[in-house]
Order: sequence, then C-alpha cells, then structure tokens
Amino acid sequence: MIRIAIQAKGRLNEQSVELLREAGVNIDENKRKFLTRSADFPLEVLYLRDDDIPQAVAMGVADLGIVGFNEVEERGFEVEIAQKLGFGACRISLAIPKAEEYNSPAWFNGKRIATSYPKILARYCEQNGIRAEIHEIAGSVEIAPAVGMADAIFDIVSSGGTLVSNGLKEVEKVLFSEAVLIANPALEAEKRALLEQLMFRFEAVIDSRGLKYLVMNLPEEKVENAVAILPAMRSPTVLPLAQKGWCSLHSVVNERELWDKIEQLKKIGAEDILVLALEKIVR
Ligand code: PRT
Ligand code: ZN
Repeated sequence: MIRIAIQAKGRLNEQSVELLREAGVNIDENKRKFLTRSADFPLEVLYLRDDDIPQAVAMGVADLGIVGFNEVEERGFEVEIAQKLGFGACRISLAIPKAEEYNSPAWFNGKRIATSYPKILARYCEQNGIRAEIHEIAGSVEIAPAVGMADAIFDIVSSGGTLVSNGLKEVEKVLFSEAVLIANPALEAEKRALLEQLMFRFEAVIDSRGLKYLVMNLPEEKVENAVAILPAMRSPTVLPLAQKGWCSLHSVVNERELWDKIEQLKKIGAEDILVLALEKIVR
C-alpha cells in the first residue's frame, strides 16, 4: 500500500485525480474523505492544502505527493522529484507598475516587494546582488502596489492577464514550474516498486497527450515521401491493401502539426485520412 497526497481543492486537484484515473487508479470522488482508498490499485489518497504537501511527504505522512514545483522549492523540505507531470505550468515572476522604466534587476534595490514566495525571492535577490525589502503576504499579492503596500510583486503568472488587469508588467521570470510527482527519499522496497509502477503508467499517459493516430490510403510509390513527412516513433506502419498499387499507412502525429501534415499528405496523394484519438503509448 502506498499513500499519495494531492491538493484537496484548487488548480491541481482535478488534473491530479484525472492523471491517476488514466493510469488505472480510480478514486471515488463521491465517497471522498480526508483519506480515500483506490478500489483498483494498492493506493490511498490524502487530500491536503498544496502548501502542506512537501512537508507531509518529507515526514513520511504520505509516501508520494503531486504538487507544484514552486511549492517544493519554497518549502525547502527534503523530497525526491520523481517525475514532471506536464500540467499546472506557470512561472514566478517579478512585476512592477507598467509606467515604471526598467532596465535591469538593479531597479529592485531599496524597493519593497510583496510575495507569497519569500524564500525563492530571497535566494534570487542574493544571487543577483539585490538589496530589497521582502514583504510576505498570503494572498491578493497583485493588488499590493496599487494600495501602496509595495513597489513591486513577485508572484505566479500563467497567461499574464492578472498582471495586466492590475496595471503591472512582468520584468523578470525567475522560476518555471509545473506539477511534479514527489517522493519520500527513504521509501521501503515495496513502496519503491509501487512508485515505479505508477511512474511507468504516468509516463504512458503523459506521452500520449496531444498525439493523434493517423490512418490513410496511399499509392505504394509514395511511401517514401510519406515517411519523410511523418517521422513516427520508429517509422510509420505500412500495410497492403486489396487494391494493387495501394497501401494503408499508420502513424502518430502531434496535434499541433496535424493540419500541416494532413495538407502535405494530401498533396502526395493520400486519401481517406482518418484521425483517431490516441489513448496511451507504452514504450
Ligand atoms: O488551497 P490551496 O493552498 O491548496 O491552494 P492555493 O490557492 O495555494 O493554490 P492554487 O490552487 O491557486 O494553485 C496551485 C498550484 O497551481 C500553484 O502552486 C502552481 O503550481 C499552479 N498554478 C498554475 C497556478 C497558476 N497556474 C496560476 N495562474 N497557481 C496560481 N495561479 C494564479 C496566480 O497566483 C495569479 O493570481 O493565477 C493568477 C495568474 O494567472 P494569469 O493567468 O492571470 O497570469
Ligand atoms: Zn496553497
């Protein structure tokens, strides 16, 4: 049995539950308690505030955790970063009122900076030789300059919309973050094996995100051109068709490039192109 701590509610909760579900670890969210057992994997889920997850894992209250890398860095507890999970992407940035002229981090000398991430900020200031006053505040950091509590902020940014609507501009991107799977560094063998099993499954789920499975009919003499367009995992699969001179070609393509590839394939004579959802890739 292994215990994983995930965010009880908030931005990472849904995607954490979804990742587990896609990895074959179902948790009945309707019967959800503080601690809930999965019906199909020897795992229990502990629901916590994200701030508390690194400590819970470092102490062994939970064996594993899913949390933003920013929280791991800020809390400073000793945990192992087992895997990057590809969601919850954001950065922690320094931002200042948009009318201010800005040339370099030296701007922050003697300034008051409001943040919920004082440790990461203190480290950045030290590394860059900046002497600023760091004001720790728990929430609504973005309004601090407007109300005169600070000259600048150091906060999480994802689209940048919150900064713009508060009259601020992002001037230094300090830490890039995404959700990570963390582990207690001293897991016993049985739990380590379960962790590896989970990581193997997560990788298959993460790898298949954004990918589509393509099937098409193609004149046989065009296979080489198609292979050049579609550098699939090893190489595309080519199967004969009943009609002489034609084949069926199967490949995997990233959704971002999908239309571009389809147009190129049509040009070399591909027909009846099917685009199918791809559920998992096990390498
Ligand atoms: O209750 P609990 O303590 O568990 O949750 P919380 O309120 O502390 O955290 P939550 O749910 O807001 O965020 C959890 C994690 O999601 C963070 O630690 C990050 O790792 C990650 N994440 C990803 C974000 C964002 N994107 C994000 N945009 N966390 C917060 N924001 C906020 C940011 O603080 C700012 O106010 O969204 C606003 C900025 O968004 P944009 O898109 O306008 O730039
Ligand atoms: Zn929090």
